[in-house]
Amino acid sequence: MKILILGGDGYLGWPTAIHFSSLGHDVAVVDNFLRRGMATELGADSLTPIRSLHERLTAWREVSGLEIASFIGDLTDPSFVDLVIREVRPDAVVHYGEQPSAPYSMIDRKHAVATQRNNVEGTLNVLFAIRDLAPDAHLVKLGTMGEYGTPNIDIEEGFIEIDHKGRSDTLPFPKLPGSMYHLSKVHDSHNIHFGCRIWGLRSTDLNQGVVYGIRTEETELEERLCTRFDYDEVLGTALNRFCVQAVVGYPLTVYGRGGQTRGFLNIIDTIQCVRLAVENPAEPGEYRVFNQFTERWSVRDLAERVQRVGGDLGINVTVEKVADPRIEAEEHYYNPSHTKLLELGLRPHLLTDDVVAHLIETIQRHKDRILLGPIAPKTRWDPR
Ligand code: NAD
Ligand code: USQ
Repeated sequence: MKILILGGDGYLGWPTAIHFSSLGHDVAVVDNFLRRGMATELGADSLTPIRSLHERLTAWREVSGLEIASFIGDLTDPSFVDLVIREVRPDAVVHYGEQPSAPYSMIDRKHAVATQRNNVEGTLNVLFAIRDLAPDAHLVKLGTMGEYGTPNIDIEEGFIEIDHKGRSDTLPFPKLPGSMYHLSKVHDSHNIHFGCRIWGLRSTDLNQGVVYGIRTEETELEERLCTRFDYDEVLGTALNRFCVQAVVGYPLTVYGRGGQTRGFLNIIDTIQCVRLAVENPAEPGEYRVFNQFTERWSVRDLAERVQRVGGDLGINVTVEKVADPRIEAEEHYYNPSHTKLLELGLRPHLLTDDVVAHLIETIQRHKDRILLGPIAPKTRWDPR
């Protein structure tokens, strides 16, 4: 298949690109290096010493003998997106190319507007380009479990059957997103659903949970192929942050009461899920939603886990409950359905003690690169 990876220089996009390439697919990547620029803006950096995209592509060619094409440009530029779609004529478009951080979108008005413009406009350009230039292409779009928020009922996979005043229908599941970033994903979902309903496009919206991990089969082949790994308060996600904090002796930053429960998955399973979605495409006109995570954890339980495994490795890890900089439920019901990817054959890699130990040990190898400054939470949802 011809597979176009949007955001192919990112944490998830890069390992996905080399995975599809290793399977023999014809892969092209698009990126504008927004993520690298955000890290610079924040005074942060990837824990892993990532190479330029050019160097990574060269390394991949040398290691595998395989070529990945690259297009450097901005998805908010319609003529650039048209050019790429026209040139690649993809069978599948895997869309990771967005601003992915909730705290970044909550820094101030400028960052909120930039996030929504980047994400919503980029996805609209992709939808129009597919409609006009590659209408049979399957759009596999990364959404987020955070689109649903934390309602006091079970969360379905995208749609819910509703009985109302004697009539019934199957309608999009209600959304209660918790940040301007998560909201941008809700807007995307509506736009993609519209493209499928009105223009007959085919799409899978992957409502992904929080990803952890650093290594995949292909990134392990050579040091130059490693993916980025962020741990600062804006770009880092919970478990990745806790493991870095454990390594540098920083008290684990559990926000508030710590009962915030989310779906989590290993980066290896992100790639597996995306592969399953690509290999089993939606039908023309079909808009599918898969809830993409393998297990639920509260941040309090995750921190305790890291503390215990750290202790087994001889590290003294402490946990500190810090005031929650976000506005979110700190204890709540959370029971999202996630069967569709399992039905397609997903074999989850669960968070065992060995996985946590492995992550901590990998981080220890880069310990001298850890910057303490950007770890403490500073971005508040309501700074007034
Ligand atoms: P990332 O920032 O590392 O990757 C996104 C990539 O897209 C970056 O390389 C960035 O430079 C590029 N990009 C952004 N806007 C662009 C634009 N306008 N034009 C071209 N390139 C652009 O983030 P990630 O963690 O790899 O996340 C990838 C996707 O998965 C995002 O859409 C994110 O919302 C979603 N997601 C991530 C997680 C997670 O825990 N990492 C969880 C759920 C969903
Ligand atoms: N949290 C802590 N301490 C920390 C960091 C986070 O307690 O040091 C808490 C947060 O308050 C939140 C939970 O952990 O309740 C998850 O936060 P996160 O930063 O790990 O993840 P989040 O902001 O939700 O965003 C991440 C990705 C985003 C993706 C989302 C999936 O950055 O791209 O969409 O996970 S989900 O959470 O399912 O919406």
